[in-house]
Amino acid sequence: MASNRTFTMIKPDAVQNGHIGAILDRMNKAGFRIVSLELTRLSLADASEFYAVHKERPFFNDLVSFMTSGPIVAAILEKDNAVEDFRKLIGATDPKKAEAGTIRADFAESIEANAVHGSDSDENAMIEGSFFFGVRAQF
Ligand code: 3AN
Repeated sequence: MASNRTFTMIKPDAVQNGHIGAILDRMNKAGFRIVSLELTRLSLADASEFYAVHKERPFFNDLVSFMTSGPIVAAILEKDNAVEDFRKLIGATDPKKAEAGTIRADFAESIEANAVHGSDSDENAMIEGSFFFGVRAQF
């Protein structure tokens, strides 16, 4: 996957609250092209592997349990400067600190149930996109 791509998930809170369409629309209107898209559900093993970097953090078990609590939407998005621009579009991890007009400011419930994930580097975008889509990430 080239560095003009990022990986996102619409998390269980936003799916449950009926925000899939509105959130994908925000992404499109901000200039991101959807390259791969899937409505799916994470197993405990999937979520533990995806968030392995956080396994020593006090919130790890709650995070895994939240991320497996319902369906999610996984997507690979394409745009120039995708990783950085997408982090700006979603806003801070804690929605109380997220700038007005960002996806998390408008759709997130809490620091844990924060509506969307966005990769934090080109390297992680590639790892995370491949984790979900494998060779299907390559078109
Ligand atoms: P981001 O998703 O903004 O990159 P990370 O990678 O630091 O944030 O955290 C991954 C996920 O872990 C967050 N999206 C959030 O759901 C959860 N998380 C992060 N910090 C906390 C916290 N202090 N308490 C509860 N959950 C947290």
